[in-house]
Amino acid sequence: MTTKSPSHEGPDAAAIPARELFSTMALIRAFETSVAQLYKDGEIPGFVHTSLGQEAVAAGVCTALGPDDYLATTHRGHGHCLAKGVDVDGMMAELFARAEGICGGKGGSMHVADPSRGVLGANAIVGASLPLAVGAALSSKLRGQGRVAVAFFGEGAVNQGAFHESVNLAAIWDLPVLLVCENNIYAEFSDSRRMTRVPSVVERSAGHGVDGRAVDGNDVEAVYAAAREAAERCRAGEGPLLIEAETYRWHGHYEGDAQRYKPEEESAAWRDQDPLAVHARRLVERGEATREELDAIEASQRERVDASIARARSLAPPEPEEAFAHVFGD
Ligand SMILES: Cc1ncc(C[n+]2csc(CCOP(=O)(O)OP(=O)(O)O)c2C)c(N)n1
Ligand SMILES: [Mg+2]
Repeated sequence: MTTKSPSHEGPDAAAIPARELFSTMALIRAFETSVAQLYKDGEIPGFVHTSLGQEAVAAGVCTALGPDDYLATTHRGHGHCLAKGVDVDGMMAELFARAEGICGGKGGSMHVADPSRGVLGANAIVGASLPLAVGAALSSKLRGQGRVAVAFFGEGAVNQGAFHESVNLAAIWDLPVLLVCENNIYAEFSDSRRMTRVPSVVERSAGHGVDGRAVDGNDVEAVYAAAREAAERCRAGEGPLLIEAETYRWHGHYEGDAQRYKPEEESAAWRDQDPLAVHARRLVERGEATREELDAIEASQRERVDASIARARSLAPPEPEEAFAHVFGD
């Protein structure tokens, strides 16, 4: 195994890549919208949790990372993986449980991983992204690689022991880990503000001596700027750092959830803060894109996703004898 890789730097620190951010959000929106429908139609097996409404967090954070930076995510991780550059065809085929899926069709929606993109994996254990990212950050530090590790997690994970153990260990070892909490108000079917006396995740990380910042999670440029600065600080040895991105999930906990626990006015108010619409308005106002150009970007991302669906439909599932391959490290 090599101990050093040539480039472990973040993106060019110059201007905000505003159009790229829009395009990445449009890809996630198209992917998740299609996945929700495909699941309803019975074409995708298992369980599916979409990140509709939360696109700005995935796009903002991952665009601020370099290709070799690590990422660990959750049951709601499609957007994070896409924004980190995981192949759209491979992801869709994985969700369809096809042999050509990015994990051989055996992982599915909640277990997408792609080490070639630094994606250590999605997983369904609430809070489990944190120790994975902390371990990756420790490896990066010991090897002097300059790679940053990002853990995405929901605010529901902040009441897990894994959160506190991970943040504490990262703090005492000064690890280059960026902790990104997507605070979408709900953990499964409960309002998470009722689960703790200290609803601010920033305050809870401060209790471990870790600097945190709350950002508008529906403002992709705000997320990008915060993540870029945090990643730079991690690379400079000032990690760990935490970002609490305040956002909202438009759909249920999983696809099919009737969402009776969510007040309608609340959902409507957050939909008014649609991260794509917010960013589109800004691009047009600043004269950086016309509405027609943005429509064309959205249409081309939809076509890309449609092509991945047509391909996935045509592919075969894994052979039964594949069931035990890759299970015990072979
Ligand atoms: C250790 C563990 N406990 C409970 C669950 C059941 N569970 C799955 S998702 C979830 C809530 C997660 O909420 P949050 O962390 O806010 O993420 P979100 O779904 O809002 O993205 C729970 C309790 C689980 N998967 N793992
Ligand atoms: Mg949540």
